[in-house]
Amino acid sequence: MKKSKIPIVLTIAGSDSGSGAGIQADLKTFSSLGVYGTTAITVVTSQNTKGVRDVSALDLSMISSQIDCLVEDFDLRAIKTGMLFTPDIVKIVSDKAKEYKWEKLIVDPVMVASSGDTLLQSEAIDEYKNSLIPISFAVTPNIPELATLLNEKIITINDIKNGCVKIRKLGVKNIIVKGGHDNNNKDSIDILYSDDTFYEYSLPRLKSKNNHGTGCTFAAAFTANIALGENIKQSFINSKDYVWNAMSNDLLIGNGNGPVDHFYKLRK
Ligand code: PXL
Repeated sequence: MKKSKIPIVLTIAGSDSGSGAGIQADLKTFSSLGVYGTTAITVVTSQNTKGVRDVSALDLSMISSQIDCLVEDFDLRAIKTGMLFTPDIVKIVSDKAKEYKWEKLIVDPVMVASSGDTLLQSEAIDEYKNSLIPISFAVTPNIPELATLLNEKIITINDIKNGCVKIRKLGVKNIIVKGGHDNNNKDSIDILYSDDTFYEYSLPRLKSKNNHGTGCTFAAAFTANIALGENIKQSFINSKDYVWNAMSNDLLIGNGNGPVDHFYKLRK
């Protein structure tokens, strides 16, 4: 396989026509952080900053064809998953991950949009737990996603930590729980559980309405950092810093939950 000048990564995710989240957020994050992003699209959504209007899944054969086609030509250093929507799509992605023996698979278990719209059929949750999470390098749920995966209430930091220990039992070694949904705290506290050790990283909670795509952006930044050769702990810190800075700049786009500024560095 030819050695590229910059690391190549792949995102397997949904298209957000408003470009704040999904494939579009991933590509902007990858470009901003200096890796080359490729895409396998799972679903197309019609949406803006106010919500998701329609969702149309691609045929499973088209999803696998995109993945096969990329694997043949590119040396993929890390792979991220986003909106997978159906149990069949979760299954096909885990089949491909096994077939190609992906070591750096980052699974962002996308379930609900910032607008409240559903991005995952509930029957797909078991497929995540049974086939995709066990073979992943890292999984990056937010608090509601962790609660859904475990079918438990997650309220305190202790609940999050106990939740990480349970997810660890599925086989995945690195778990990051994003604290953005914990509005009881004046800080936003993210937790990494890696090598059976907890790390916390907090930044002041931003009151921004521009939180559309923050989950995708975090996981894409983590994927880029891992592809660039950063260690897990530093990748975790860098990714939170990136999202926090991107969220701090209001681009005044749309009337609902706006996108973050993936290219805030250009405007400094
Ligand atoms: O942020 C989660 C997410 C992932 N993928 C797509 C989305 C969203 C949120 O809206 O639209 C396609």
